[in-house]
Amino acid sequence: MPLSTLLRGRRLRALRNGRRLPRALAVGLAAGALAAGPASAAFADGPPAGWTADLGPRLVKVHMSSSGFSLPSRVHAGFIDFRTTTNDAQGHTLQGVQLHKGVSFSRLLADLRQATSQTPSTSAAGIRAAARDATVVGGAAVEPSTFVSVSIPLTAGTYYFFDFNQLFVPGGKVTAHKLLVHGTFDTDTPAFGATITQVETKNGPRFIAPRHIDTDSTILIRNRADEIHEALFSRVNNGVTDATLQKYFDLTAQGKTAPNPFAENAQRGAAAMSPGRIELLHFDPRGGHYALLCFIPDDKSGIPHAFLGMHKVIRLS
Ligand SMILES: [Cu+2]
Repeated sequence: MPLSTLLRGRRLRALRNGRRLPRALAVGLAAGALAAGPASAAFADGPPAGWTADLGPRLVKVHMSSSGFSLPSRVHAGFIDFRTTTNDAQGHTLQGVQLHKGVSFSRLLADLRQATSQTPSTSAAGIRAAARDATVVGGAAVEPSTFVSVSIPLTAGTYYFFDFNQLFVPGGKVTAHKLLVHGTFDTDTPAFGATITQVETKNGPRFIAPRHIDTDSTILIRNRADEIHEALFSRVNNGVTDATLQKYFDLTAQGKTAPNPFAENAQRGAAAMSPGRIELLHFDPRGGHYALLCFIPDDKSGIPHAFLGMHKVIRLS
């Protein structure tokens, strides 16, 4: 089935994108220095009232690799910044979930394995089961050309994070990292400069987004639709429009060959979220025209949403 070959391939193909490490590194270092947190020297007069050391940080740096990643065991409730990086060309996806009452992580994993099936009806059943068994809170899809930072609002509770891409690796082991979120949710929504909204329309799921986004600012992603969506960016060739993309997806779905509209195999951006959730994305890809894409299988047809029209060409600078 060519659909699933493409779906699978998106996670596995080698990166051809040019790198901009110096700037990305500089941005990362600057942000790291700002967010390094209160050094003990800053508390010469004792910690401020209400400061509780063991509640944990709100900035979490996650370096992802094929051998895994590490997370703190607990963080303070609020907008938690997950700043992801990787050296692996095939990319990784830090995905967060909160399991519903009585559901085990292995149960959810079985749902997700079903959702990545090559058979659309199985895939639809899998994504419906996942939506029933967990709240998908977002995360970051990252590859080597840029850091990808996501800010996720997390109230007190137990969450699990894992590398979603491991589901596409034959024999890949998915390790669940348990994250305990403690305390009162008392941070404001971070500032943002652009908004991407995931919506359901009579023609199917769509993105509402501006034609141009300046990636110096943070992007708010909100799921106002009735099923799970993601927001990934992949660079397209000059002149590619949404009509070009739709034609490509239509021909591919029919098993026909079509000129590849993509200028790279890499994808990066905001990982999957349940309806009603938000997350904030900050990253620094090279400037140019990108397709904003969602490959989550439709919960009725099992066809990845991009094929159903959930794509939007956007210029990033
Ligand atoms: Cu979607």
